[in-house]
Amino acid sequence: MVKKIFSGVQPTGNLHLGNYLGAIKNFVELSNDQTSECVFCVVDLHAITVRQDPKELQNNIRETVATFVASGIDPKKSIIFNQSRVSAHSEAAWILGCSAPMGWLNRMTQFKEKAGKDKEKASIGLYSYPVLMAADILLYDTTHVPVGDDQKQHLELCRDIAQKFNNDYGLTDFLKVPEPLIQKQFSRIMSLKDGLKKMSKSEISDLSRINLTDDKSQIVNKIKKAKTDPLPMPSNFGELEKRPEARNLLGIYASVTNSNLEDLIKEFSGKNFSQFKESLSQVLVDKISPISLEIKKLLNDKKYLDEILLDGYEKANKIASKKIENIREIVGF
Ligand code: AQP
Repeated sequence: MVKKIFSGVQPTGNLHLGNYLGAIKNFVELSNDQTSECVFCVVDLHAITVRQDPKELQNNIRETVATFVASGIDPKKSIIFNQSRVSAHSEAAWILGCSAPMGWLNRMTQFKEKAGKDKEKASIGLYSYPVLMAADILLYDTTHVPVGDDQKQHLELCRDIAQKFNNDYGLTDFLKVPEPLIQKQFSRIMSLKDGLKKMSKSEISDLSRINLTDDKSQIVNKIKKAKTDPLPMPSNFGELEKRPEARNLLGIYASVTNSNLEDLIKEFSGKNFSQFKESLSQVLVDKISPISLEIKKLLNDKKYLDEILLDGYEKANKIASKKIENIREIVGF
């Protein structure tokens, strides 16, 4: 069976190691799998749920495309496009929003985290963000969605919305219920400054994350300054539970090198963090520097990036237009 893959990344700048290990690395593997058809979306409609500078947004859209390509996604094999160009996304979001109960949305933890204490001032877009995400996925009859662990709840909601719409209109399998593809280990990369907080683009301190555009000296410096605890490196798996920073750094190492965590613990057991950090910096530089250099190169060729987006738009629009036409008929328009 052909797997239909859909996933999105917000063009909100500072794409980081968490985005790479939690999502993009998986995109690349799937895009090279002959049995998968992949659609990767730069979700600019999602980005404006919090205020964006219009000029910066344009640059960030291109930078996200450059990051996909630099990481190894071939735009000839996968569809890469930006969401706002395909109007079916907004239309489907509205229609699905008329099926989705508010009670379901009220449970979304990302809204609670992002809206903070002053929920009254958060935009309606931020609140209904997961409905738009459901529309994105369901328009393409997606079977699998590769995402980081932080998006798990939104994906469960997407599945519920698909079933609710099918039930509301007496359909059995019109909207396909997708499966999440979340890495079993290290699906949530944490901040370098706090092992209990997710590594994130919007965190003010740049030292909290490794950006995919960081150069060698920035990577080495950030790992040197990464928070640790005063003990030597852990000697067994059980210790990690109470040592979130050690767990995160070891997890990053294991994920970047595709190695086994138990073996890594054995290798570094009892050593100083400084020794481990030296090795970690090296594996990160080896992995991230070529991507960073390629992103910078691609950003000098805006024409090429715009061509990718135009070609992706044409292909995506063809698929999404057909589905939204069916949806329009079903609801009686
Ligand atoms: N820390 C993370 N660990 C693992 N996966 C992560 N992802 C994001 N952060 C981590 C995954 O990256 C994909 C794209 O994310 P996004 O750009 O759509 O937005 P996000 O999840 O809101 O990312 P950020 O960095 O946390 O942005 P802000 O600061 O704006 O909230 C998704 O698959 C996500 O799971």
